[in-house]
Amino acid sequence: MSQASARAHSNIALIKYWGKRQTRLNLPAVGSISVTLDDLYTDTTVVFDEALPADRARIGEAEVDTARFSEFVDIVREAAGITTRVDIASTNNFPTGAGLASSASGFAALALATTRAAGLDLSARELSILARRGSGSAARSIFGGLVEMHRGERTDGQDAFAEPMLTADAWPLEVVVAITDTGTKKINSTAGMSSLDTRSDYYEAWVNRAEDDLADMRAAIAARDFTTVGALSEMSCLKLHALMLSTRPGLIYWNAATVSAMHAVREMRDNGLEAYFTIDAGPQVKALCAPGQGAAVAAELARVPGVIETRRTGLGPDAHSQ
Ligand code: 2P0
Repeated sequence: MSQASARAHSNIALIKYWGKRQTRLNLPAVGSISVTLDDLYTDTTVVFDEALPADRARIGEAEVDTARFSEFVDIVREAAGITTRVDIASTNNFPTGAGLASSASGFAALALATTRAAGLDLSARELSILARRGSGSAARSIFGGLVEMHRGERTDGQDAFAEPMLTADAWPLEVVVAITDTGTKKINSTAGMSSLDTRSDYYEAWVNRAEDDLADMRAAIAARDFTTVGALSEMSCLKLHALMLSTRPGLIYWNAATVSAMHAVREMRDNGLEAYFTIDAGPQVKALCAPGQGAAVAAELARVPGVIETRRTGLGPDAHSQ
């Protein structure tokens, strides 16, 4: 029997990932840039146990279907030359599957815990490549601070990994998460972005423009230009949702409170409190705030009708074993 535990933090993309260039190895069509969140994380313990007849997985108290996890652990088993079944116990300290990137922190923690338990010692880059197989955004959650995910060009996926851009200490931005619904989303991201048949007419434009958006964001981050980072983040978020809305059938991830919170963030800016919204494949609104501004932004967002809860966080560390 061998066991290991790991913690990985959730992340949100400022320049968004949507679309795959290859599904077998889960290769993204575009690169992305994200911030890792200190206060939202997954803790995962895995035990390879010869006595187990089949893989088992729990998220919190609930037994979950092992298919997606077994397929992922098979990659690790093959690399380690073992066939032992695994028991996976995972907890998120935030709602699962609701657009708070639980698959990002979940597969990053699973990549680290399973490789350690299987006796493999992977570099951070190798872990990022492995985590990507579980979920594209998970490749980013291997690293803390500000992170860039490379689309890569190769067909074997060895150049599709994330890399750290700045540590959390180097630019201590804050994020306020406004939770508007704690239910599980109806269409997960993989399904939403995978089908070629249902793709948006705007998809080609999205892919063609991605490198320019990434270059603009890199420059803004290098200059610590918060206003430009924020403006680019809102732009990428709205472009992503335009793409989702124009998929057939259209994916509407927002609820009324989502839209109210977006307007509230823009009103804050009009009133001198500089924050910018971003939203993933779910109804929660995340506000990117300059260092020291999180408390004031959280107080404003808590007043928005339909906002159930706000969570304030700084940028988090690398995924780590425990
Ligand atoms: C992102 N999202 O960049 C984008 C923005 C959601 C909206 O990456 O199919 O669960 O597992 O690679 O990582 C969510 O997609 O997708 C995501 P898969 P994933 O954060």
